[in-house]
Amino acid sequence: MLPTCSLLLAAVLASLTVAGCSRDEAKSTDAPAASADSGGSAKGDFGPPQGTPIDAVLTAPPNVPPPTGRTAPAKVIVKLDVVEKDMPISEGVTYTFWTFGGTVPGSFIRVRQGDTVEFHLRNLPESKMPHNIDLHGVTGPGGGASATFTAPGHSSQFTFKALNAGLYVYHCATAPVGMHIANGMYGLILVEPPEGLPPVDKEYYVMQGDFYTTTKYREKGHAPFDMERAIDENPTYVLFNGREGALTGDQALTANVGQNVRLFVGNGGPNLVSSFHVIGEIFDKVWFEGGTRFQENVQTTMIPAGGAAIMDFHLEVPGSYVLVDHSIFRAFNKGALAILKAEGPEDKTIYSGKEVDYVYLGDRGQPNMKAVSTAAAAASTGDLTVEQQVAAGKALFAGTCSTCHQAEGQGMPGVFPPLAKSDYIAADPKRVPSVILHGLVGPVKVNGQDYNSNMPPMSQLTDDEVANISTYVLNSWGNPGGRVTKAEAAAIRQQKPGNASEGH
Ligand code: HEC
Ligand SMILES: [Cu+2]
Repeated sequence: MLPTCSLLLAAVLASLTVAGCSRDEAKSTDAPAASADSGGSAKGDFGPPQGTPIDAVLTAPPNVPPPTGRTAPAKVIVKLDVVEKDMPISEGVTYTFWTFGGTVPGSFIRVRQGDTVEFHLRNLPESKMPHNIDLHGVTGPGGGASATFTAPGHSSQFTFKALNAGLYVYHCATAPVGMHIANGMYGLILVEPPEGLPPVDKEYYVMQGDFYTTTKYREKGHAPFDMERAIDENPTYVLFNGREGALTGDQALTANVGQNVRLFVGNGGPNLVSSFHVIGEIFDKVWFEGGTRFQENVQTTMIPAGGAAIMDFHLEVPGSYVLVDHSIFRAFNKGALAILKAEGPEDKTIYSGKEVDYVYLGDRGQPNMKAVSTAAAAASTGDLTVEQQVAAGKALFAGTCSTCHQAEGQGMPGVFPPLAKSDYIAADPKRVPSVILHGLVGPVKVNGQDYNSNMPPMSQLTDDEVANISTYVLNSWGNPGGRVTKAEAAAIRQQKPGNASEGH
């Protein structure tokens, strides 16, 4: 709601008849004057570094180093290691990442405008590739890239003065550049303005990236890089902090009601622009594009590939706030989803309650998908037990099937038939994988109740996911027991029963 005065002001601004409004109120609706600029790089040199050189505090995501707290320029020494290593990209899926500091994104660097940064890049002897670094906060050709080209087992050094304040992406710029970035070689460097940023209670470091594999989304095992998909800009995964689930469940970001939270969010790309949004929150401030000005009261902020933004918000009510790329298939089908868990007292005057994250998140918000990878590992060694299948199937059922059939398979009268003690399942247990893979359309009778609806096929599930969910359903809620194997699921995938659903 705008105060009457502002409405009036808006209506009559052109004629400048602002009688009746106080000066202050009139002023608050003005955009910042164009002359109030910070002076940029030409005003960013505060002279030679003072005091003894400082070793930079580097942090792994989602942590952020403390404010520099300095009032004079210093010499800051940054030592960053390039590490090539296999890490999980999703539950039961590994990927060969190339990293700055052993993590994706790389270590967070924090300096102050006017600081002289002595930068050491060391490429571990175990590396297979040469690498370098281009820091967007550097003034000078290549941003440090040619100065830091470093073969495996070597180290290089260069020095720059941080002339512009802002939040900057750094990345590897060794050919093929896209491949080095796609493999996780990016991070953030914050150059604080001389007066620092306004203090907040919590600061976190989150960075989006898109990943390209020859395998399918969540296909278990090792996922090799796919250059063709990368060129086509068709990612398998879109992730926050380099791993599906890096910031969900036990690893969720945390804060308390009443606190101010700040996110430093970067986008490494290599290809996609992020429509960054937090479900259930409004950014009180966004330093858009990582620059000096902030916008207020923002729902979604655009973060270009190779760009960043800083956002602050105050937490009023507890619950799970979901960080997403609002290009929403990326969030629910490619992994671009993280959680900020806020604890504290409810305030029903602000929000009445009834948690929606269950419906919203499905299995993406589940704390633990470990059973899924345990089952995958056991399956590959050939000694998968029914118990392991049931455990894995249970984790997958939540969110995949429970959205309609409900958490305990009880269904919803007249709408979704029950899976619990279902006589339809008991009549032929192999119907379960068939219905999952091909859907079901038309009249069915379950436990004496008629249903005439449409279950869409869920053929995006892999054979072992279908096998495990089916085995879980068969061994739960008074159903007859038994087991569906991966091979059976694969065979059933090839058949198409007459009453299969077309998925609409
Ligand atoms: C979008 C909602 C929806 C989802 C998600 C869904 N189903 Fe269904 N399911 C239905 C509907 C509706 C029917 C009844 C179709 C009809 O009337 O022909 C049905 C029928 C069934 C049946 C046969 C009837 C019965 O109750 O025994 C089985 C078995 C089944 N679903 C299993 C699953 C499993 C397992 C999953 C998860 C992989 C799943 N469904 C996901 C909506 C859904
Ligand atoms: Cu590289």
